[in-house]
Amino acid sequence: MYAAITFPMSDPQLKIVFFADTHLGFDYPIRPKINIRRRGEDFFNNYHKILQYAEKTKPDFLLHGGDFFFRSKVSQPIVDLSYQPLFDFVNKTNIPIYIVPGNHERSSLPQSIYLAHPSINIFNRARSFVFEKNDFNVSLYGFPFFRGDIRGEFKNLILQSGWNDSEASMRLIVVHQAIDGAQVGPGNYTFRNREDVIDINDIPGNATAILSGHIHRRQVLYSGKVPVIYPGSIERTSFAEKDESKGFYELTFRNDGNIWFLDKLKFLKLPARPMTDIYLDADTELSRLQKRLIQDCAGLPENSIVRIRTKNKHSPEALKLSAAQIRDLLPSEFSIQFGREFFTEVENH
Ligand SMILES: [Mn+2]
Repeated sequence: MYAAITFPMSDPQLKIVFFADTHLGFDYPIRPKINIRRRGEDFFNNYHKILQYAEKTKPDFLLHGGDFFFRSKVSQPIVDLSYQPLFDFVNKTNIPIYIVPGNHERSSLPQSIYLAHPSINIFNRARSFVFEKNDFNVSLYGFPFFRGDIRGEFKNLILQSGWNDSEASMRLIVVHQAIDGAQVGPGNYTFRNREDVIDINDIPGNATAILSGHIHRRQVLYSGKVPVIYPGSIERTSFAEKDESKGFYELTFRNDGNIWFLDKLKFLKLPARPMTDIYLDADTELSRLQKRLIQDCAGLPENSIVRIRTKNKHSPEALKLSAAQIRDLLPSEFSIQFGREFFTEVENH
């Protein structure tokens, strides 16, 4: 006699690929006047890598936490370059995507025929979507980036999205906002108690998780038992992110027969361009300045982004080296920028 072997039904589970802040179109001129290494392709490459990963691993759905584009007005070629891979992906795989518009697209995404695909779902207003799996449903609640007093309005927006209209046991909130405790920048600036920051105590206790874009550093916070998940940006957008690893999350939720909970959180790293500050002294004579620059950059990785900063409170314009001269001295795979652009606040994200 053989012992009876039973195969217990495995617990229901849900796998999501969650990414945000793709900033597509950033530094991607369609007709460049000069041929230099730019940042644009870094963002597109990582975006394609995420879609390729999802095609291979077949999650239940994809979620984009906003700042899909780098700004609200995007040229048609950029719109097509960005939407077409997404359209092809959902068309080929039948895996849906949900997108919440961010502040960089001024809370609404450019229209396109590609977005008409029924598997591309956009939170163009406070609303909900239901994702149906064989034996359970998932409710997603969200709203586009809200500018202004989100601290005062968050509870209303959650109600407007239909929070009380369903009995779903798995409830995900998808937003593009700062939430109390989120940290950014080299000085670990922490958002807290501001009118443009969600009060973490206002997150409903029966939410399964809240998933957000906007904060470019990946991190997980908790509101009681509810995880607050930021995947961060897919590439470094500014020097404030120079020490941060970049990528996206694969989230696995499970149901223990009673409640849904986050079971696994996997961070998938993406290539990120190394960033280095070089300090030059505007008072130095040209030939020494050239030598100095070459010396300082000699050991850097070949795809570096170098930020030229000036000593003694000089502006970069006071340097005896022009941008073109600096580019001539450094490997062509470098990207060069100047030290004015500095992290100020999250609006720059
Ligand atoms: Mn952003």
